[in-house]
Amino acid sequence: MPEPTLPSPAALDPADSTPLKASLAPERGLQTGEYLTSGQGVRLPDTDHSLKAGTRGPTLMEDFHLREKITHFDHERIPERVVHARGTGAYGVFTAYGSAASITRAGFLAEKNKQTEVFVRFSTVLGSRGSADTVRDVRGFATKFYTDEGNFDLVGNNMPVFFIQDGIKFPDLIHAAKWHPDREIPQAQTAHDTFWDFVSLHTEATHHVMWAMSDRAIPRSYRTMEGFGVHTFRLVNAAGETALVKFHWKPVAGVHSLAWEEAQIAAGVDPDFHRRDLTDSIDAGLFFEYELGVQVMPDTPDETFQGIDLLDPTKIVPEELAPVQPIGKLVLNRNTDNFHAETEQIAFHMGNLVPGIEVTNDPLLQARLFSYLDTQLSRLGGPNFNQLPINRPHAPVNDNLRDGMHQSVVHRGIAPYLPTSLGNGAAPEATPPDKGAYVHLPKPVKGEKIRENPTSFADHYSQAALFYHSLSPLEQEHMVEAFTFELGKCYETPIRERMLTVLAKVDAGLTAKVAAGLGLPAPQDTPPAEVVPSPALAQITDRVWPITGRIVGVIAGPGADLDGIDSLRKAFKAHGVVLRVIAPIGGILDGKEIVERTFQTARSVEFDAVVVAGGAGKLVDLQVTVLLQEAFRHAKAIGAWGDGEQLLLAAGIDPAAPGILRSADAGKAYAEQLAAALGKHRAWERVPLLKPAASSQGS
Ligand code: HDE
Repeated sequence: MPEPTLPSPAALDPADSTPLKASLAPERGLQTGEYLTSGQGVRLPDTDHSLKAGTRGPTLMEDFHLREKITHFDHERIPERVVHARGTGAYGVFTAYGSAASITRAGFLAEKNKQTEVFVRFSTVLGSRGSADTVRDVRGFATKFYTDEGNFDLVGNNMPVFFIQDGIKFPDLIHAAKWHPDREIPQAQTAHDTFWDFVSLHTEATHHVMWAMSDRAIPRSYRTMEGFGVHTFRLVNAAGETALVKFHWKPVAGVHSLAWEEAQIAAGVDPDFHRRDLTDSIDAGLFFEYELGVQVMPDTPDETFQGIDLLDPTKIVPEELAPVQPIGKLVLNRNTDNFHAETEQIAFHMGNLVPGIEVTNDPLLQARLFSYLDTQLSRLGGPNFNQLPINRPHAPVNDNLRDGMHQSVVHRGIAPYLPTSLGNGAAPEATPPDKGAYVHLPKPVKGEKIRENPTSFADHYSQAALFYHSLSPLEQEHMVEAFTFELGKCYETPIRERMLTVLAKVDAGLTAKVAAGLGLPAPQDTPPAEVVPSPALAQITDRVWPITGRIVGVIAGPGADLDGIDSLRKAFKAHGVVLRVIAPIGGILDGKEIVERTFQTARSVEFDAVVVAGGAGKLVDLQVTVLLQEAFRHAKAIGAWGDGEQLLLAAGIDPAAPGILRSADAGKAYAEQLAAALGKHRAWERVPLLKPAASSQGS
């Protein structure tokens, strides 16, 4: 008889530093065997009929296959995240520029050209797992760096400040912002009474509320969104010198948003708008790119910079005062194989730090150090979630942590404790500092036990005003509309009135416009007297951005200029732009299989520009008219070549209006004109023409 063999513990050992790709290798999960089996490996003859006493008889308890199949199914879901439940993720590579060596000894940041695998999970905060992507909300931007020195998690948002200054308020904030508990409505939005009740009473939220009502809350894509570490961190270099820093992710594609109306349409026609954009783009090789940057402030005893308390997470440091210095680049380039195993089971934690990166005493950050480990116990069912492939460090693990639910490692030996004399020389020892141990900076700690904020946290309005005054006039208009929409959805007039009294402390003009929209009197107060704007905060500027991943819809039909479409497609490909043909019916057009959207399935929000092909001028259709009118109203580039212009006229669009690009043919020069228009994101110069609906433009 052959010797029985045990499965190799190394294959499941968290100490195994095999890269994730390998740990999730096909042979692990593909199940390519010839025969269907039970979970115990027993071959099954039939999985379509339960075992019954006769064809019409009762089902038998004895049917172990039925019971196993249904029991497993009953437990397929795990609890969704209590916040940030809706998300999507991808793998990528982070390459350090080496420029951070002077401020941190963390190898993955300090070593020039050092490459580190990462996983990023983007999310909304308020909605349930199945909610729509494009709702008005903060976006999570959480990054796990699988560094050689252990995992480092940068768990940030796409807005640089937060609603609260102390973590103890987080349950209050979330209870107010999520649905009303009696009816569980509304889903995934802040346009309801309890949210505005809370933030109008808890005025430290004011600055963040301004961000949430800005275009930042409806990004065009995760590709066009900034990320912020929010809190101030302390970096330590090889000489033990320290600096206080704020982390920033700067998208290579620039910051761009949806129009509010687009966001609302997308929530219905494509609730997976951002998720699809991320995964389709990666499949097409059109990767998402960001630079990691740091604002570096001296580590002074008062931990303030130019009068700004760096421990207050409701404050930014304007980039004009401390420039964001690039220290590395992130490219998201690989999709997941299994959403549950990877995106759903990833567990971030603010305490996942590596030598050279330390936390500060920001009271919001301090509370997070507790929460992220704790939440996984109920979400992932016990303390061994770090053994899940997505959470395993790439650095070797020798942790002496043992047993617990879902333990998947067959640990060996008898001495998982220190000190020991029974480890046979193989027991891990405490690491000396010069061998890469994480030694906390010996910062003195003193103070009386007290439940109070420092007085430097007391100003709730000056940076809210700074943000408002830094926006372009169009962005300010959008904010007025957002406040008017959201407060208009509240049932309780006293809440609206109270929120207006808060806005009156920020800006009189903003208050007057929102009050007018709500049909309420505008209260008077004293907004901050002198506000120095930070131009870096505006997103509608004259800059032209890369257009990788942008989508152009081309309306065509029988007899359309297919050669022209082909030449446009080739020219766009060089820019990383995707062309999609929209035709009356799907599939084949004049012998070519090029149709990807029909008049029935296409909606304007899917396209960054819409072009009518030559030869399609007679395809007048109500759905095409709606599509073109929406594109016009959302200030998108619109084009037509040859007789395509007829369709614009039929839709009531003036072909001479700004941002309408006409041409005799679809040659290279025309393609470049369209590409240049896409680089501006929208035809902003058209907005003044758009009468009442002008207000719903995005940025
Ligand atoms: Fe979170 N947060 N948070 N948070 N947070 C979670 O952790 C929490 C805060 C952020 O894609 C939870 O694993 C507390 C600020 C992101 O998996 C939970 C406080 C910022 C994600 C939790 C904060 C964030 C989370 C839910 C106040 C921006 C998604 C599931 C002290 C800097 C991570 C989980 C992912 C997730 C608690 C405040 C960002 C419950 C108690 C500030 C991006 O632990």
